[in-house]
Amino acid sequence: MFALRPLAPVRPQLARWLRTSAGVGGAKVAVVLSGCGVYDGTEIHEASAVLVHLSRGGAEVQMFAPDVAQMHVIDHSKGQPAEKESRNVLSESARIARGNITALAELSPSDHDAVIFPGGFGAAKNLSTFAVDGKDCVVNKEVERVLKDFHKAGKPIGLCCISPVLAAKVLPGVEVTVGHEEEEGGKWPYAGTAQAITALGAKHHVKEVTEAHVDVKNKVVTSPAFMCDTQLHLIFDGIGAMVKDVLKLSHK
Ligand SMILES: *[C@@H]1O[C@H](CO)[C@@H](O)[C@H](O)[C@H]1NC(C)=O
Ligand SMILES: CC(=O)N[C@H]1CO[C@H](CO)[C@@H](O)[C@@H]1O
Repeated sequence: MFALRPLAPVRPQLARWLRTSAGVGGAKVAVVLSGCGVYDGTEIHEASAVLVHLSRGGAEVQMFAPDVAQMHVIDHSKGQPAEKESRNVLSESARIARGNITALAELSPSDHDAVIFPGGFGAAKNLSTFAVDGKDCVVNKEVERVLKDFHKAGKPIGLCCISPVLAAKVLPGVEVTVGHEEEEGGKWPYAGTAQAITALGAKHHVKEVTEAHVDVKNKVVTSPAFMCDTQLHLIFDGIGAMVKDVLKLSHK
């Protein structure tokens, strides 16, 4: 017969590791979406890559989106606006969040250690007017507030693809990457964005698709993602580098 022995107390270090690996006690990260689908909302593969890498990094995630109408609805099978259709950014983003989404107005840096904005045209159409106005764009008021508040609180901000224009507009002098500055035969179809970044008063850094740029002073981490026309796994890896650096800067 075995006598039942009380469990030995778990050493603090091990206890911390157990909590982190279970996603409890890791960094609390807010992910801000802009709809569902590359041409009028969040780029779905980028959002998914962000979530996979956050999960692996032991983070606890909450998803947010502004409760506003989309600029328009694109029929993705035709690449054309679907006339007379209108959709709400929060409801569409809820598809990616498996239903669990919160209005962006409720996002406060006091509840989170970091914030991440995946890309997709939604960031340039619904979170800002960059797709229409370029360097003269305006940024959604809630998005502007969130970026400024996390920045002021010294909490890291991660962005990829076209989303770095949001930081470039709102945080003066910030360093970001949107990849390369020349189209290079179609490999970087949106290379002109780098010029707009500079025109917005930010500093552009050339990076490869598998890399992230870290602005240490501003705690802003960016990766090119779908700004590059390349294989999906390379985009996935670049987003992984971005997420890893965001988690590192959050010190959790
Ligand atoms: C929804 O997300 C919140 C915040 O991350 C979490 O606390 C809650 O358990 C989630 N609810 C469901 C039904 O998954
Ligand atoms: C319908 C519409 O255009 N909705 C909004 C999408 O986001 C931009 C940027 O904030 C707003 O200007 C639009 O009103």
